[in-house]
Amino acid sequence: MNFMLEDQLQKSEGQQSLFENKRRTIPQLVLPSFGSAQNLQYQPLTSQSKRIETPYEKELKKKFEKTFSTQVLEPVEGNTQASTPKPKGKRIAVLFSGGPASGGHNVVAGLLQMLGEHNTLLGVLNGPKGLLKGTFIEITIGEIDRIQNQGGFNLLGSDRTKIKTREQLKQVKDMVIYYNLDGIVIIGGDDSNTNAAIMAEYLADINCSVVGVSKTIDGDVQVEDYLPISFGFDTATKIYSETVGNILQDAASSRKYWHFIKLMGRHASHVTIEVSLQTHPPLTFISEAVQSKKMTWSDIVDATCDAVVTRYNKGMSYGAVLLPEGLVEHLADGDAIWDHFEDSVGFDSHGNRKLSQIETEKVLMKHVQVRLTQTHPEIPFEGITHFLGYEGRCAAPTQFDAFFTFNLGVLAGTLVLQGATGMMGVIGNWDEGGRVAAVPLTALLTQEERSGQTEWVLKKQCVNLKSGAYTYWESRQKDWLESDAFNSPGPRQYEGESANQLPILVALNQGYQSLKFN
Ligand code: FBP
Repeated sequence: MNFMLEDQLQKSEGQQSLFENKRRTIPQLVLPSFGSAQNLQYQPLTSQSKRIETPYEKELKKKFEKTFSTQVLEPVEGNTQASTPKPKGKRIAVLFSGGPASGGHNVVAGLLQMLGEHNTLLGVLNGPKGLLKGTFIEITIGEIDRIQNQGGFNLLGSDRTKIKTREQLKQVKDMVIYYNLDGIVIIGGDDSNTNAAIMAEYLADINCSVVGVSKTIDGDVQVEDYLPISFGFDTATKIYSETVGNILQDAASSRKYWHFIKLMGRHASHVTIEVSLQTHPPLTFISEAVQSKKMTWSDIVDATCDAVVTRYNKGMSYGAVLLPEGLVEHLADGDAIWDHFEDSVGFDSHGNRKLSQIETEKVLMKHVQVRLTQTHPEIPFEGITHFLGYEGRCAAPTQFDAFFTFNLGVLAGTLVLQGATGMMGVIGNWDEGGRVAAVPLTALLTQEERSGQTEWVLKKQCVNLKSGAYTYWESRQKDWLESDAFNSPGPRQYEGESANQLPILVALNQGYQSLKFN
């Protein structure tokens, strides 16, 4: 028996692999507005002249009497050296809400670092549900050393409870009073930041500030050039692109399969378009384009069969098709679409259908097979299905996500310490190394139909068919279909040239001249 090796292996259990240990030791970098990681500067953000436009100003002013705002907060230009004295004795709670996204732990690390030793950080266990129940733990520097640069939300856990009713809001207020909280930081997606806006209004009279941090692999929380993408998107899409690239390489090697690959991303197809831009598969559906062309399920089956025939005629009886998770909700079939799916799935507490559990890829593969047998019996067709979703949400963050999230945490810390409320910390201008600001959540709200009722919710940003990313992607479709122009980008890197590559769609949408982030 090799006892020494066995001993080493046992010591590496519990997230102590060589990779995880190495990632723990990588120092955090901060944006110039915060000074340096060793010596963080506390600089309250102030309102200058910038505003977020909203068509609902009148209605929102009425609904959010205490917190409605359109004003953007920014660091004071040129004031990067002298630090303002930091408030002391503040008690801040932080929680994860919704699906996990890589970098969440670094937000907590950055937040704790900004609060420093004279303030207290409490972690809320199990997301908004834990806030209602009052399940809190104190977060210390020891815990941060363990989780920094690591994926997942496992420090605290998460959930999808919507906080909306008077009774729930009262429960939150009771907890705030009981735990003597000065602020709450909510790390979440569109629905969670809606929660943040509602809570900010309700807690304004007891001076508890509520600050949002935009996370979601779906990438649909964006605010102009203040926030071109949410955190977690870069890591998830790099993981999916690695796998899709490998599948495309296999398809071109074994030359007999068509792969049907569903990708996560509920309402918006940002994940799918990014993976397509990185790997160049023969066929990709983008929900927003499908909706604008009023395509039905039958059109999707036809378009896929056409792609199979086109490639067959060029000597390629293989290929791959990418499908966004939300495709089924964007078709012109209306409710009739559900007749194709045997098991209907439920809704979460925010009224979103649980699309990750709908097997679009399997049903499409079967229908394509049936139609090809009828129309082109001479064409050999064998399909294989994949769903890429959960494997991309909790990986160790890429360089970009690690840097982005640590700074989002520092920014959230600054905002709660200065008592800002109903604001979301944002970072944009990645071509210039990143620029921080805070935008008012209320100005980002819109009205949506949820479970038969009209509600105020944070506006999701879907793929814009006039954007730089979509226009470029569309112009490449014919070539990617008719040739093997695929890329296999490989695993995410932490050193070398590809370590600092931005999501392609961010660079194209923002008009950056390069993919490199500094
Ligand atoms: P968030 O909007 O909370 O970030 O979640 C996004 C997502 O990853 C979707 O892409 C997917 O449909 C959903 O979560 C799956 O959720 P669950 O973890 O509840 O199965």
